[in-house]
Amino acid sequence: MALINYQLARFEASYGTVEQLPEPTTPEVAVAGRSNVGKSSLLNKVFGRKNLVKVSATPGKTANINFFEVDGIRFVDLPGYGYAKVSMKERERWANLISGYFDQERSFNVVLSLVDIRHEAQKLDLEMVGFLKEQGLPFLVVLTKADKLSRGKQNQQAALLSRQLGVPRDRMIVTSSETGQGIDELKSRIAEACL
Ligand SMILES: Nc1nc2c(ncn2[C@@H]2O[C@H](COP(=O)(O)OP(=O)(O)O)[C@@H](O)[C@H]2O)c(=O)[nH]1
Ligand SMILES: [Mg+2]
Repeated sequence: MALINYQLARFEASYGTVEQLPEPTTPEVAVAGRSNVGKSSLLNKVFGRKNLVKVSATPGKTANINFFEVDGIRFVDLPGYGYAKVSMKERERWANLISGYFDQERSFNVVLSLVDIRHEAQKLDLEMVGFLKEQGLPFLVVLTKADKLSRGKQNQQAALLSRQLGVPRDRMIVTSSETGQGIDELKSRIAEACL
């Protein structure tokens, strides 16, 4: 199978409103998930770069949609949802950005829906996955921060989250941006979806 040359990863642009988004001219991989779930860290790991995507020490800071371009494929870092400490108005802006993005006619090759492997499915995770199913969008559930659990516990949590989210286990990937677990598998699923 052809591979994506991640060494070509570059920051494209950051957008604060849906109207600013550039025309969809390439395949797109979108990354969604709660604030602090590990979206930026995962993208850096996939890109093989330490700091191309800013990992925020203060959660909830990424209030923009960030586009990255890699070997003819766009990676879209969506704003993290569900950060408690922002104003209603700011939360509304994020929700509008995310739904506005999915309302556009873009080429959604695959949406990576990130979920923290350590916890039960949260309300907003259920909403996100429910939305992706409803819209019939191709998606994978990427379980993050697996390095925080033993292998046995990882399997237990993956099974639990599979049930809670109503997503078959083979549509879920267990990953860690610390150890690199699951990253090769994720890359081949992305290549399958885009090439
Ligand atoms: N142990 C561990 N920590 C992680 C992992 N991924 C992210 N983090 C940490 O979780 C925090 C939030 O990560 P970030 O990538 O900014 O999340 P985002 O808000 O979803 O973009 C940071 O402190 C990261 O270092 C992981 O796979 N393992
Ligand atoms: Mg981020």
